[in-house]
Amino acid sequence: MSEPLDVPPADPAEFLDQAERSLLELSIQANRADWIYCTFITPDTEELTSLAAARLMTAATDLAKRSSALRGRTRSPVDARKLELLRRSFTLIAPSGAGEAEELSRLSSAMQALYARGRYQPRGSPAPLDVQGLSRILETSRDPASLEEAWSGWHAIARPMRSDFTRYVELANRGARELDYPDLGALWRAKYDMPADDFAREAGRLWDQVRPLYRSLHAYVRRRLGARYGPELVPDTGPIPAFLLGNMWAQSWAGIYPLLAPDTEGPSWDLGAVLRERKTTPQELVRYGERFFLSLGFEPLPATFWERSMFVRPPGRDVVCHASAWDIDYADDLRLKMCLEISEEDFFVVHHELGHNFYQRAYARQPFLFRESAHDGFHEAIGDTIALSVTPEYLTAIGLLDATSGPTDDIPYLLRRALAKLAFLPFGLVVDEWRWRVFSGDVGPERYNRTWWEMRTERQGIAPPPGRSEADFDPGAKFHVASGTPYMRYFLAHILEFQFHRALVRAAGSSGPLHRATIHGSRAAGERLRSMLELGSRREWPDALEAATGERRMDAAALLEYFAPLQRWLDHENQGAPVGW
Ligand code: X8Z
Ligand code: ZN
Repeated sequence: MSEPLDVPPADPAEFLDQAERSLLELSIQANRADWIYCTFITPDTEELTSLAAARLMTAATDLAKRSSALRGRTRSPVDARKLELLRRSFTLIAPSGAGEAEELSRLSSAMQALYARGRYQPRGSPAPLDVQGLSRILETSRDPASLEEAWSGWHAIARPMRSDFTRYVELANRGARELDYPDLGALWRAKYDMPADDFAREAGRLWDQVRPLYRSLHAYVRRRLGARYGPELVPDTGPIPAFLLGNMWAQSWAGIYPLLAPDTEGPSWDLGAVLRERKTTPQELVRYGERFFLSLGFEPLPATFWERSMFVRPPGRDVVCHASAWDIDYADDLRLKMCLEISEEDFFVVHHELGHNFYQRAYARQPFLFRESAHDGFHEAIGDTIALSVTPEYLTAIGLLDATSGPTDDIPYLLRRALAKLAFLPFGLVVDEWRWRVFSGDVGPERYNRTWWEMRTERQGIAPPPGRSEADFDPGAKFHVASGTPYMRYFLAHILEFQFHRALVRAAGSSGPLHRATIHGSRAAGERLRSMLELGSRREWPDALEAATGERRMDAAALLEYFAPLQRWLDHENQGAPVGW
């Protein structure tokens, strides 16, 4: 291991050189411990990963504190950027009190373990179900009582997380303040190459762009669900019960597409059914994703990716099933971890995750501190950008659909997309809007759950089942709250991916409507994409955005253009009906 910097070098370049070497080494150790923990949760692996994470966090915090003093002392723009990143790129800052960093780290692992081990046995079910099993009920059942039971059963797993979370907020804020941030939320908002307050406004601006379209979709869905479940359960003008939307967090409504399909729908397609019929294996599903990237001129994934990844839930042990893409050694040891099922949803999740892996690979030649995305929304947007190119025409071209079974009409296709992408936006926004208020002290533990639902009702137009109270801790039933992962990145990604898609399909020479265009097989689009990915976080994100799109601002105009035919259709469908809640 490299020596800790007892006497910090006064020369910024030398300091950074040592810092990068030490962070690389500690990060690799932390990644390896965390990989073993996430694929085999036991008290031992939990202890080992939290120790490794605490060591990394403590070293990173120490370097961040020292970097502040050196910021005025370099004339190199590259080193100035590194010093800046060193101060803001970590998600947690170690508080300096005795044992506090270790305690914070243990709380994080413990909350994650509570989530991963969470089970509920619905009445009539032969065995307890995890979040995937309960989610399947939410997607497929049409019985309100079973839906509510699956929803409440899962949310109950987060109750014991409340006290850990409260202490985590306290310690995390203590760390952030030692680095002169007002609280942890301010650090999270400081990662976007602009003042933290400006960033909060920027997110609000993007939401304002898409809000009218979201409200149109909401009104349409509410009316269809009202017709199905009756006005008692789904009021004409109020919020929609959260457990009726086909997803545990009502973050994607694609699961209940069959309830919402336009009456005029022609032949429908079910990619999941096709894949299952063909007995597609998990490996083969991942290969579909890889081949898309290869068609853009990317190099194949290394052999170790196929040997070391975890594609399916292993029998007989607890694992963290939530999908993630890993960059173990910041060189070529890339891995995917998921509990994949052969379904359309997971077909898209695979593309999402591979987007991370190809990004990691593309910036691997940068110095360590630049081996990151331009901002975290970029990382989340790449795979989803590719997935927007998974059009019926593309699926037909690779032989997964035949020309006669694909959707011929735009509206059913766009509606499906909207139920996944548009429905997500207010959820993507509200998770961290809530955490920002928690970290700032504006929302204390005595109001955690109530405020969570007030904010979700306002943003998403959804309501919890009756009877929630402060004995519940519903935010903890979402993976990213339990695991301490910032969430605003997904909101940004859901805007950016359309911006990227538009630029790349134009680079590919396509001039047709955005929702029909695919970049599959386009070297020109691949070049354009790589020019952005290879930068890592070396430049401020507007430079990276410009490399791919020629634009320097995040903008929802491409999303609105993509959904324009749907917007017209929804306006027509909603004529005379109430919109809003
Ligand atoms: O967590 C994820 C990915 C891993 S980075 C599967 N996503 C968010 C979620 O599941 O809540 C992708 C979309 C939003
Ligand atoms: Zn992701």
